[in-house]
Amino acid sequence: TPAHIRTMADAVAGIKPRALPDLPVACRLSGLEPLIITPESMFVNVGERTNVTGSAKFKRLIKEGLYDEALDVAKQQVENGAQIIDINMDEGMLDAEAAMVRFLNLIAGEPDIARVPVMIDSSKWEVLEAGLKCVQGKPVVNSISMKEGVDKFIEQAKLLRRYGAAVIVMAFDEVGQADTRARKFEICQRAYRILVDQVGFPPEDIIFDPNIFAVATGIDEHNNYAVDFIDAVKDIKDNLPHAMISGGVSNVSFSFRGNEPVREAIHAVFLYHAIKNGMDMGIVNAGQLAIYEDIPAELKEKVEAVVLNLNDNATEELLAIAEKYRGAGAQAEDPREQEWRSWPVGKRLEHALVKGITDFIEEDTEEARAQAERPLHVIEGPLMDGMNVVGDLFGAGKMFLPQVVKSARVMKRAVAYLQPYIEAEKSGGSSNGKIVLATVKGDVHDIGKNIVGVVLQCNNFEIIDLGVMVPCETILKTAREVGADIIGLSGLITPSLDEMVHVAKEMERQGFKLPLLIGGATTSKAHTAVKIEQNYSEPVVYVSNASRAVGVAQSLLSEDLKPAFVARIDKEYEIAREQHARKQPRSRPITLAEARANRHQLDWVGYEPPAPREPGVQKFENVPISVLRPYIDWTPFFLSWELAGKFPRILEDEVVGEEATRLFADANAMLDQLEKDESVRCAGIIGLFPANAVGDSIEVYTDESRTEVKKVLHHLRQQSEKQGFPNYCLADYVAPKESGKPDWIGAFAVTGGIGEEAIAKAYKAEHDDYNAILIQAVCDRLAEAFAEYLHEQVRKVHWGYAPDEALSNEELIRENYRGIRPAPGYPACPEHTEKGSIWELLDVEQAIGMQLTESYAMWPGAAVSGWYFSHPDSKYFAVAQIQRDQVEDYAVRKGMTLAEAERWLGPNLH
Ligand code: THG
Repeated sequence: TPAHIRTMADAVAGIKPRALPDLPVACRLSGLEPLIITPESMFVNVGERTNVTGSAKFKRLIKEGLYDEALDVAKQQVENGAQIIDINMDEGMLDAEAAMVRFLNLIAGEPDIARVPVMIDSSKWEVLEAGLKCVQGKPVVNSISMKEGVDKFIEQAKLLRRYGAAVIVMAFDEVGQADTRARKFEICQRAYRILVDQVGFPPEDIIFDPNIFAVATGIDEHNNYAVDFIDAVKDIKDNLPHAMISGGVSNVSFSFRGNEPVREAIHAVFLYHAIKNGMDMGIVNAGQLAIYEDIPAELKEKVEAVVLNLNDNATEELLAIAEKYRGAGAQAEDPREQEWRSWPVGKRLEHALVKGITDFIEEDTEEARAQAERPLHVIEGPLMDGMNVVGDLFGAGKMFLPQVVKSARVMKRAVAYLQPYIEAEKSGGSSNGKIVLATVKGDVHDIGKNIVGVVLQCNNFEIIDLGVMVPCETILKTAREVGADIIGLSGLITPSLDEMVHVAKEMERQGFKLPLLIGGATTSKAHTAVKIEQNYSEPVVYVSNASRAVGVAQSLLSEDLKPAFVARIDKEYEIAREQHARKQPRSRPITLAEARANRHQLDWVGYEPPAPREPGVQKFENVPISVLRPYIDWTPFFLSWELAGKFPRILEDEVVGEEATRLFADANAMLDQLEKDESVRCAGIIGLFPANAVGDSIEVYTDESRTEVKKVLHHLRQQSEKQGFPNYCLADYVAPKESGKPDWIGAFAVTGGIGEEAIAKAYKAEHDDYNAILIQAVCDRLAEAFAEYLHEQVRKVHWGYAPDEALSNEELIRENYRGIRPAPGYPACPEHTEKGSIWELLDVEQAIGMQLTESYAMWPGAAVSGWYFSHPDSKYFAVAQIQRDQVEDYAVRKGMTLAEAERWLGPNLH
């Protein structure tokens, strides 16, 4: 109420606002995320498609009130790389002001769009102002000019300062639009002086648009328009410090409307020269920008002549060749019209395989079958030829995993189509070999194994995939029954290493003669060499990633290649074993007593542990995916597809960018779908409990009386000699019992994948491994995002010790917050059975249905669980080099035998 505001104003009257940080000059815009443009920044793409005059489709959607679909247009622009989106509702039949307000408000609820700043585009001041009143962050107003005189210009500029917006100033004055280099510069200079000197407008928030007009119109006076713009860019950049330059790029090619490839070439050439002169940003069709270097030489030469106005015949010459290039672009034309559809059927099958196109696979396979003598010949002929091309490209690093998996989908659909015919003939195909794959007992995760399976299938290996949590007996029995040529084992968590050793020993005992492949996140060459290989007389080979699997399998099954390959592996592993034996601990091991004496001493006297606002257990049974999406850390998603690089930079990576962008689009489409049909549920549970540390353990109490211990949590302490650092242990971050200070600890378990398994299965049944793997990878990300989101909610609300925290997703990913959420099985508490305490404290299984396997893997596999610590000094650290005396101590504390403790701590022991 006004009274409230007045009180606030009185309270701070006369107090100086905090000094602004001393930041370098830059145009600082923001949506939900900041966009900072400096002279060093790359060219900034402003998406043009959310413009009723610039897109027939967008106009129709807005006119028909289909705002959801109109939002998709905006989203696609952002996904395609628009860093700002231009929104324009200026259409005669529309209430532009209302449409602008409605659309901007809808965008505000879509984090995928609202992430980027908005450019409010209108020729009507009322529309701009209406937009300014509802847009969040710092937008750009497009545009103002001196066309109605200086007074109005100043008045509008002042208002823009109040609204806190950057502005596009068109090179337009009382006389008209600037068309020559001289006029463009003259007007911009005049406007600059007025804005900077009279209005006090920060020059870095001024974006000049010196007018991009169409060239090659047939009117000679237009021929120099692009040159005038490009030159004016330089004049402005040289003389008007910090001012920036933008323009509507697609305008320049209006005369080639309908011929997208030529238009794209014109844009690329135009931008190439304008950016060289300092153009900072442009309104473009994001996602449809051609690369200057990629334009065919002939086209480039003719376009260059037009853009740079190199000769009087330039337009005619471009027109003469333009038709030839029409349709060369990847336009959304009718797929049946595409050139490759006219190729011979074998070539078409190959093309479909290489490009991963399933649209025509059944009809093409049928055509090939009709021509072939036997249905099997289709597989052995054109389909295998196509897969060989895929294999070669993949091997040469010219194709990436997601694409290979899509190719496999095409292959599988074709084979499925042929299957009934082949069976009718009762003829079987020949494969390169049979491989039994399994994720070992106790372990649930299998993205990596699924990918390996698909890649091997692509290379004509027959895969018998036994899935997850497969007991040794089942693996060996199946291998015998099907006459396997190779067995492959996968595992994600450390206890699986032991299980693999067990399988190897059993294979030896039962006299198996097959090679054994070892893979998965927890495995390594060293472990395979040191722990597994000597237990089995046949080759045991560690496969580091899917790309290596084919080479290894082929070598092992080829009479010619095998001896040399096995000799090489033997030698490699011998060296790995020697290295392992010689490996010195990086620092001197110390005794547990020494380590404990060097604990992290915190000042508990001067510190008040925050009491949770909402103690006890709380369930979150159906958190909408739309809430979790903004919290997704995408970098590991790409890694699971063997595409390395940090998101979002990976989307622009020279080598994998294109593939990453496609994969990202597919993942987002899947998330859209999951959001709509709610087929996957995200459920979680948290609990905040009274707790105090006792030595290296933490006692969790039943209630605030702290008399009854509900559960003891066991932690390990770093046990190597430190220089100037403590020997860390998580228990140090909870107030020790003897301090007399009440403290608390939290526990959580979340899953992003109730229902995921069924969907993956359904995809597999349709021979669609690509989507089967994609949904797993997506749900994994959802689980991690859920953990991040819930931790934030705990800090801000449930525990509530950081109510005012406001961090971006990037800051969350960098863990720039107070408190940590270490998870059992990871370095800070490396021992998996501690998950059992979380399950008991929260009654996880009963409450939300998540389970633990005998190896303490979580089910569903897309899951995260762990502890919450609130102390500001708690950090994420690694427990390393645990010495024997600690294992003994730990075993006693946990009530395990020494052998059990050794087994669970296995990989952490030195
Ligand atoms: N300067 C400033 N703002 C601007 C422009 C400018 N805003 C609008 C415009 N010019 C920039 N935006 C577009 C958007 C689309 C097109 C051109 C410029 C375009 N559209 C296709 C066409 O007309 O052929 C439509 C295709 C379809 O119908 O889908 O070319 O210069 N400050």
